Amino acid sequence: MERALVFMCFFYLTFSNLQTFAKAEVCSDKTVTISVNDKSCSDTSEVCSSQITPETAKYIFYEVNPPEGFNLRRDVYLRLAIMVKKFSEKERKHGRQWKLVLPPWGPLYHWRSTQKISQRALPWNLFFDIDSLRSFAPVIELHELLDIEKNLTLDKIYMLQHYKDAFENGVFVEKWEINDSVSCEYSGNFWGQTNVVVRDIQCVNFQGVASKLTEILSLNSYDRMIMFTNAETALHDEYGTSLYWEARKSMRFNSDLVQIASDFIATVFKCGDEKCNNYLGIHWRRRDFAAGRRKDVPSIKGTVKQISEALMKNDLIKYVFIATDAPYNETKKLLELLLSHKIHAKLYEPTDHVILKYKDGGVAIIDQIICSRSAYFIGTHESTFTYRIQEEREIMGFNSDTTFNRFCPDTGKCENPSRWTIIND
Ligand SMILES: Nc1nc2c(ncn2[C@@H]2O[C@H](COP(=O)(O)OP(=O)(O)O)[C@@H](O)[C@H]2O)c(=O)[nH]1
Ligand SMILES: *[C@@H]1O[C@H](CO)[C@@H](O)[C@H](O)[C@H]1NC(C)=O
Ligand SMILES: *[C@@H]1O[C@H](CO)[C@@H](O)[C@H](O)[C@H]1NC(C)=O
Ligand SMILES: *[C@@H]1O[C@H](CO)[C@@H](O)[C@H](O)[C@H]1NC(C)=O
Ligand SMILES: [Mg+2]
Repeated sequence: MERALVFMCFFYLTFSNLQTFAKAEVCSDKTVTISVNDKSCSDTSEVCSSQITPETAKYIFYEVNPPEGFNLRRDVYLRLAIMVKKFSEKERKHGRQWKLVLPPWGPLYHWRSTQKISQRALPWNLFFDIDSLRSFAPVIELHELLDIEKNLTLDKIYMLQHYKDAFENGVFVEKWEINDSVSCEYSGNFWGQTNVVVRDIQCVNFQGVASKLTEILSLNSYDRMIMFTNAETALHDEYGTSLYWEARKSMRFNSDLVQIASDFIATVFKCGDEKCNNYLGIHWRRRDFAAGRRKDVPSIKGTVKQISEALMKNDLIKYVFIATDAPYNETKKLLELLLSHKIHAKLYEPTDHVILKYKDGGVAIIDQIICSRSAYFIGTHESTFTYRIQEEREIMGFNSDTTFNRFCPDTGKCENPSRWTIIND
């Protein structure tokens, strides 16, 4: 899906004939003017702010296409957080306060321990540092909102859907329209909450960046609670800009998960620094990637070859860490083959306590943190799990040469990964 998104940006830039094509990931920084209905508040924000009470705050809910994984969802969050930050700053001057409601996590398709443990409607604070998120944009967890509101009445659900043809007459233009031609049926379950009612549901054909959603938010000034489904339809306003990186930096992990990863790194790799210089970090994405992307990922043997080549090039590196979603028999085979080359690779294996408390999502984050601190990282082509590790390393200040590396297929083309390098202000 993120692949589709990058394509969209690509074509958008191509067709709109922008000069600066070097950064294909910068989609658009088109600003959107919001029509403000009531001018009861002047621009002196003090006066206006004092009119804001919990009862007048407005809330934006969102959902993502159900099969999407954790790491694309993190990206969708950033698109919306940036939109809400900018929108709420403008709206505050008119006495209106907007907050983004963080949709609880799970169950997710990739969370395979679901037979053993419940992974439904998990709060964001299990995985992330909420104060840090709030330092960037006004967000609230659903459970926090339910403590204030008890029952929720959503004024609107806007179900976003793509236009049939994104490139009408060969041009990608940002646009949206309410689509009344079909009766819209919401098929979700509000994260298992039973105390939610909805006044109205509408389908919206949408293409454009997330800030274009503010036009929809402004349709009816009395609406207090508005939800978007398929929020991944909205693209980045700010991909790769300093505001993007500011948002990305605020997406810190829960400090318990960071501590567990640090303890592992200290014990197993004898490294007490934030940036380690003695182990190779591997993200070996398998399952659907191994099955469906033969042209992009290596065989097990090919993986071993590439790991030993990387070790030969870096003589400071003594250890290998492997993060993977592979089934047990594949991991076992990989470790055996590595051993036959005298390479002792390590995996992070959670204790029962960790898996019960932090679940599959927490374990995946611990894997990501360990990879993000490695001396040299090799990831999987077009995996958003890999992308998030690369961003983390950019934030930590690793040399980009140690970060943007990928496994190549056994044969055939192997393009270098795009370098989405950090921009600080
Ligand atoms: N623990 C762990 N889980 C992984 C790893 N790679 C993939 N997964 C799981 O599989 C999911 C992959 O989905 P997603 O986050 O969308 O990343 P993508 O599909 O690789 O772009 C992750 O969210 C994890 O749940 C890994 O190296 N370690
Ligand atoms: C919430 O909704 C339930 C069921 O509709 C109702 O019984 C209850 O009184 C409501 N509570 C509040 C605080 O409005
Ligand atoms: C409205 O939505 C339906 C169903 O999603 C779609 O088939 C139809 O093409 C849409 N109408 C327009 C004008 O795009
Ligand atoms: C692992 O097990 C699956 C299913 O039993 C099988 O299809 C696959 O070939 C096995 N892979 C290896 C490397 O043994
Ligand atoms: Mg995915």
